[in-house]
Amino acid sequence: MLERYLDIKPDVSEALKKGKPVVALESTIISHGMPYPKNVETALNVEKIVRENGAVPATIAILEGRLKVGLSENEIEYLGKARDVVKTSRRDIPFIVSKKLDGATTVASTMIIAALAGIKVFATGGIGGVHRGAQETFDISADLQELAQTNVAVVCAGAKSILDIGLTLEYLETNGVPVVGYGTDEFPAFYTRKSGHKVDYRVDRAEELAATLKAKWDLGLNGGVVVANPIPEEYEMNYDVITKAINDAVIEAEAKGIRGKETTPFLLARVKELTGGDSLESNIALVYNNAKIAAQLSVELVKLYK
Ligand code: PSU
Ligand code: MN
Repeated sequence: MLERYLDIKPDVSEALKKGKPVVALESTIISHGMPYPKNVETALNVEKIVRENGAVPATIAILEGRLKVGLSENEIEYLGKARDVVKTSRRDIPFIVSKKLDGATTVASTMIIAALAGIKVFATGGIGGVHRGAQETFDISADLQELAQTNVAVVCAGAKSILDIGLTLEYLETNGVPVVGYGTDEFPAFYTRKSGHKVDYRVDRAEELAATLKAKWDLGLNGGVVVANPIPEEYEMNYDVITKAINDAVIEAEAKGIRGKETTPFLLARVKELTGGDSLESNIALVYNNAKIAAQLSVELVKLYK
């Protein structure tokens, strides 16, 4: 049945069959999160880093309605350039598939497709969350609801302060999603290592984290885990600079009446412009760091499933 919809790249499929480590990667970050050609260059480097750390990368997207688990270089290049790729979250999948369109997958939809293929570890930049002002707008990313139900660990650099980080953590707690700090007691805020919010648990080694995931899923506690891996110090941004850029972008989005699925891409693009490109360099560095930890985690995890 799944073959009707799913194409798994041969190297990914072979790794999965043999119980070798695989790391899922998302594609909204390519098509809506970074400008061309940096997006393509970053996506290809991320795959390389995953390989160097002992796992097989599987970048996920929807192409002509097919759920793709693992993309070729040409397909990554295409996603990075094409203008009519639809940002695809859970609710969009059936339409993109049945109309045979191209879709870039968010954290939520990448988790769904990874789980269909049997992949348990996923690396990205930052997760979506509860937006500032959500008390009025109800703007809460579908990523959080996905984390509540789909068994995939998401390695990220925390959440951007375009979101209300405190409310995002409350929402995750309500939904039983563990938030784990990788080598940190504090939840990182994407561009900065600190957010003023604590994590629930801290782990310092991939092995420890793998054991936690195994225990969670063995016990039937469905859902994901947020692995919050802070940006390396040397790439961290100045707190005041990034805070001002984000605050200005949020005010502008409100004034322009930006809503729904456009909000996150608008804010990401504005923050990048307002920081003169510095935020893009930080963004790339933290994604690389997440790819490395995700690969190490997947290496440890497959040992427990032998
Ligand atoms: N946050 C980032 N970079 C991103 C995204 C979020 O720092 O590229 C993307 C991810 O794909 C995430 C999506 O899943 O935005 C969330 O969008 P929304 O808020 O519309 O659910
Ligand atoms: Mn939203």
